[in-house]
Amino acid sequence: DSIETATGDGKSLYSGTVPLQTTQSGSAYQLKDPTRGDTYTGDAENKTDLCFLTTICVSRAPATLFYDSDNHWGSGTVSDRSSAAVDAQYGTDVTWDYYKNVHGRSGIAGDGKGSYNRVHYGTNYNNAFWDDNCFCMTYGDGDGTTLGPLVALDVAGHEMTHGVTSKTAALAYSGESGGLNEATSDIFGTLVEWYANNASDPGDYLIGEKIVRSGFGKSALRYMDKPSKDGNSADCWSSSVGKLDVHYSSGVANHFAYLLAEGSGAKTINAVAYDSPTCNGSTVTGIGRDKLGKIWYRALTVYMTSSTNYAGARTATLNAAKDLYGAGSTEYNAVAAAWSAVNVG
Ligand code: ASN
Ligand code: ZN
Ligand code: CA
Repeated sequence: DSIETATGDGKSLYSGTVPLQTTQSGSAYQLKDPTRGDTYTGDAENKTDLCFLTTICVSRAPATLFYDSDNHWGSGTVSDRSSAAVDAQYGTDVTWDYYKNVHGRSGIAGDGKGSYNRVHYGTNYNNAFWDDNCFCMTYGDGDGTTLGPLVALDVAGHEMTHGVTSKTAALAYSGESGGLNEATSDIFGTLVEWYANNASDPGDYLIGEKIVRSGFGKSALRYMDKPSKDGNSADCWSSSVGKLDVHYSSGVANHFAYLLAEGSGAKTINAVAYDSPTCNGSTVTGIGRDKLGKIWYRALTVYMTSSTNYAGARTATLNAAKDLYGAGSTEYNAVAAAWSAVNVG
């Protein structure tokens, strides 16, 4: 059979109808994108991995490639197994495009190779994760009362950014470096969501706002403007912040990132109200999301290492801002001010 790239579309769960580049194989289409390193999406068939020490796997859930007969995928509802696959494939597409077009990085490892997605992992599985060993993404369907399918854009960008971090700074996943690892995923997950410019899932500074259900009791998993809104995360650095779970110690860097992009105080963007008080009573003026992304990416890929802590992240981002905009530039001074505003330095 002849194999060629085809343009189709899909009805997603969270992002409306989205374009999809697929692979035509004879009279059917595969959910596999030759324009983005053959990134593909398969069905885990509600199975789970059985692995030890993460690397030794006795068995792995499958990634049975999705097929479609007319290249119009999904129905936009969970009753159809291919709808979550549309979101997952779209999430990899936007994440690929963000890193390629904004940072000149070709694929998660920077070598042009695509990754793959598994959807419908396990039963009522309330998580999603990147795995360096399979170079793949895995998404649960959620339990339906606290979380729905975890395939939203910011979650996809968050998880795949763990792969980027692993290939670059390799921030150790505990203590302060673990918080920086998690914040790196929240920052780029958020920038991926903004980059998508999708009317059904507009950009915001919330993490997971599309996947939470009423039983979760909060409007999002995490809040970058004021991380303590989740009830657990730290807004400000203190000497004990490294003792928190990495998803909560990330709050300090998420708060820094919000302040650097948007500045302190109250504002409403895309109908979401934010209020970001500083920890030291200062006023911070933002320099915008694009510069936040440039500075954090250069800090991550050039200056941070596996043991970088919050003090080191301040130095790394200042070095990045110096390279990009000059010492003493508005941007350099804003980085310093935003870190001071979260009690770092
Ligand atoms: N969803 C979790 C996260 O990305 C899973 C993990 O890998 N820790 O933080
Ligand atoms: Zn994470
Ligand atoms: Ca979001």
